Amino acid sequence: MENQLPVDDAAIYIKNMIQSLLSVNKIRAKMTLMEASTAYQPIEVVEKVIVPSLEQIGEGWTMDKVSLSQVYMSGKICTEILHDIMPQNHTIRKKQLRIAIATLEDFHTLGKQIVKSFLHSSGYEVVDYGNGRSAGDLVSLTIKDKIEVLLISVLMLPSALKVKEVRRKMRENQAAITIVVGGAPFNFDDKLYEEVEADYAGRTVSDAINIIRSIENSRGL
Ligand code: B12
Repeated sequence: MENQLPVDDAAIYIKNMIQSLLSVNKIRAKMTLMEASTAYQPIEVVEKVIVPSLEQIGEGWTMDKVSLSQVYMSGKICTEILHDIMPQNHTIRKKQLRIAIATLEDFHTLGKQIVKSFLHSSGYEVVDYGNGRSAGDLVSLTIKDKIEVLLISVLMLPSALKVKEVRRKMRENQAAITIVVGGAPFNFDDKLYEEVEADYAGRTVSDAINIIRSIENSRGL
C-alpha cells in the first residue's frame, strides 16, 4: 500500500509564490495564483496564499534575509496580478451606504486595494481616497462627500495611532461617521481599535464585507 502523506496545498502555493516574488518572476507568480484559483475561491487565494507569502517576505526582511527592493517588487507584482484572480461579475446594490476607503499616513496599498476590489465584487461602490492621506484630509473629504462609513487600512503602528486624530477631528466637526479599521497593527492588538476610537476592526476581506453588511442591517438597509 502506498504511504502518501497528505499534501498541504496552501503551503506549496506559498512556497512557490515566495520563490517567484523574491526572484521577481511575475509570470510564475501569476501561474501560482491561477493554480491556487482552481482549488480555492478568490478570497481564499488572498487569505491563504497572498497574505501569508507577503508576511513571510516581511519577516525575511526583518531578519536581513530579504532586501527592501525585493519587498517592494513583491508588493508591486501582487498588486499587478491581483486583477487576474478577482471575480469580474458584480451587480451594484441599489440601496447602499456611502462608503470610502484610504490608507492613513501609510503607503502600504495592497490591503486597501484588495478590500476595495472584493467589496466592489460584492456589489458595493467604494470611493477611493488614495494612499498616505492625512487625518485632516480624510475628515474634510468624508464630510464633503457625505460619507457614512470610512474604511481605513494601515500597516504601521504610528499610522494606526493616527486614527484617533481622525476621530477627534470628526468630533470637532460634529460628523458621526462610522470608522472601520484593518491591517497588521490591529491584528497584533485586538484592543487597539477601541483605543483609537474606531467603531469596528476587521482582520480579513471577509470581515470587511461582513462588517459592512452588519452596519447595513443595523440601519435597516
Ligand atoms: C509589501 C510591503 C511593503 C511595500 C508596500 C508596497 C505596496 N504598494 O503596498 C513597500 C516596499 C513600499 C514597503 C515599505 C515600507 N514598509 Co513594508 N511591508 C510590506 C509587507 C511585506 C507586506 C504588506 C502587504 O502588502 N501585505 C499583503 C496585504 C494584502 O495584507 P494587508 O495589508 O495586511 O491586508 C489584509 C488584512 O490586513 C485586511 N485589511 C487590510 N486593510 C484593511 C482595512 C479594513 C477596513 C479591513 C476591515 C481589513 C483590512 O485585508 C487584507 C487582505 O486579507 C509587510 C509585512 C506584513 N507582515 O504585512 C511589510 C511591513 C508592513 N512594512 C514595514 C515597514 C517597517 C516598512 C517601511 C517603514 C520600511 C522602510 N524602512 O522604508 C516602509 C514604509 C512605507 C510607508 N511609509 O508606508 C513593517 C511595519 C512594522 C510596523 N509594525 O510598523 C512590516 C510589518 C514588515 C516587518 N515585518 O517589519 N513595505
